[in-house]
Amino acid sequence: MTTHKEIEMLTRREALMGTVFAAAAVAVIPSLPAMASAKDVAGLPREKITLVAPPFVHPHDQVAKGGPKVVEFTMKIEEKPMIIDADGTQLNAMTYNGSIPGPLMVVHEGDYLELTLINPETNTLAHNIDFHASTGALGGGGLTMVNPGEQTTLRFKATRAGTFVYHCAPGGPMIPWHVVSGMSGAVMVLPRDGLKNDKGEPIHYDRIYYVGENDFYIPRDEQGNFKKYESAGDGYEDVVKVMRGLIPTHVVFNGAAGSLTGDKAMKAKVGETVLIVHSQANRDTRPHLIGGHGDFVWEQGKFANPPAKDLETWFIRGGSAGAALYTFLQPGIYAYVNHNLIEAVELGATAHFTVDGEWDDDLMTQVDAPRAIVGL
Ligand SMILES: [Cu+2]
Repeated sequence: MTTHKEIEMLTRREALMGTVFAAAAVAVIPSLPAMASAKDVAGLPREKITLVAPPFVHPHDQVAKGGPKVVEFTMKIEEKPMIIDADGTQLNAMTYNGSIPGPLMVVHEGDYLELTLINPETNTLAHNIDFHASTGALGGGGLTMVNPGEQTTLRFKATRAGTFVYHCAPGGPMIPWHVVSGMSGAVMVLPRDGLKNDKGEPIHYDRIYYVGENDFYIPRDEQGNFKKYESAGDGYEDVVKVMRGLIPTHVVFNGAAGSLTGDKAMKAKVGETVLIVHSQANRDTRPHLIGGHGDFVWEQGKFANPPAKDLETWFIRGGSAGAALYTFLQPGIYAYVNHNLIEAVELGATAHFTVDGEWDDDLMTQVDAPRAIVGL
């Protein structure tokens, strides 16, 4: 049996005494060759970005202006209760920057992404960040472990273009627990000359949305009602039991069922091209835009590969982020779902796009409205 206090002590001890992860980091970086390249980086221009909460994305150029630069981001880790459905079910969330998912960070291939990660004293656990976009030291996880009251800065070179997950990975059983408590997000590394279609021709987007999908495992009491805990640590043992069953109680977009529907629907206009970045740090999913398509889809999210065309549903494997580009052709409310429809409708994985514009009768028309059967 592990109590909250023991978990806290365990994670603090792991971080302070440098067990698994510090050892791994040392193994990964036997010397400090990075010091040589740090000199080159010192001469590069710097840009400071203020991150915004998903589904929105900070302003960025689609085609890079000038040469490589150092792009600076700051994220504060927040442990806090969050409501994840209309019934008021509480998740003892762990978040990057207060949102689930954490914000999307956009840079260009060849840029350096420099993140300052802050773990305020008000938190109880040690956290770090593993960037799938980076190379070495457990994706930076081995160099970024911060206890409450600490901060750290990591810089990595974005050498591969694409959409990539980042997530907390503080070692052992802490890893899946932190991830299913909300600690994931995504990075988009754009090619310097922007996105290209299957023929290698440049394409651009008018709007971008970032949809992070999460699976949550909320314990139930004897009556079958979702339980509430004072803190993440208090719920730890019960949550792990549910996690081990591999059946989520919630599968949601943007941290809660209904967080991107109705008034909070994502918006677009007929004729606009929208890029949808979709991540899932822990579990497979299959986005589908009901009534629309993926004109160009990077299922695996890596822009060096030509996009697939005209997809109806695309597959995002757990631990990755993909990107889909679509030009809306009809107005209306579109549901954007995980096309496991049980997960979409019963567990929460549904978002909406509200699209304004003129209806195209050529693409679709109601020839005869539903009425009583005529004749036989
Ligand atoms: Cu964490």
